[in-house]
Amino acid sequence: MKTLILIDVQNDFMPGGALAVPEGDEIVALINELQSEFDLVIATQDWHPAGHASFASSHEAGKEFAVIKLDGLDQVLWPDHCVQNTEGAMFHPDLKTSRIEAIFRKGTDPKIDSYSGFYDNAHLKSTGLAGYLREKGASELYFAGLAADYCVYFSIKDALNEGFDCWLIEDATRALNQEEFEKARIDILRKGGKVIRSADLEF
Ligand code: VGL
Ligand code: ZN
Repeated sequence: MKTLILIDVQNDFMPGGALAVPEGDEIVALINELQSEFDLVIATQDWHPAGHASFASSHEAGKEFAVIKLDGLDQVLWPDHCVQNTEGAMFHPDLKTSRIEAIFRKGTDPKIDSYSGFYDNAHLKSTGLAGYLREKGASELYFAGLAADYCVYFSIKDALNEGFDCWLIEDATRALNQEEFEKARIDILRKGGKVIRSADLEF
């Protein structure tokens, strides 16, 4: 069953948002068009409590985009973003949501970041997404959304580990950092994922 997974299509990742991904808004119309091609559409939402440990503002003298060690893991210190129930955490207003059957929220634990829609960054806690997809019979996962070099990449890595067949729809994502994305792209391919363009989708 072909499943479209929409990662973090939220206001704070759009131009003008708290953690803006360049051209992030340019994927919304395409994502809307693509949805009708899939048997199942689900979405993730970055959903942090105020004062989340990934926020620079939560650390004394913490500089935005600096990398620190947090419980032994590398942690980028982000601007405050996707705080639960704020406008920045809402989906882009143009995103079609009528076909989204389930929304998996992540980053809710105040102490640990969670890029992937499947697990937190230390792989301590699952969101239940893998089990949900298995119960639904979803074996072929197509990924779109933001940001290509963080939450999309980490979600695909976990999905591949869980044994799902994965495709990244390259023109339906944008990266925070293009060089980071180039590395992520190579890693996805090396791990057996596929990278395609929406025009090459054959259903
Ligand atoms: C994301 C950084 C921090 C993402 C979320 O959605 O890619 N990136 N939180
Ligand atoms: Zn976040």
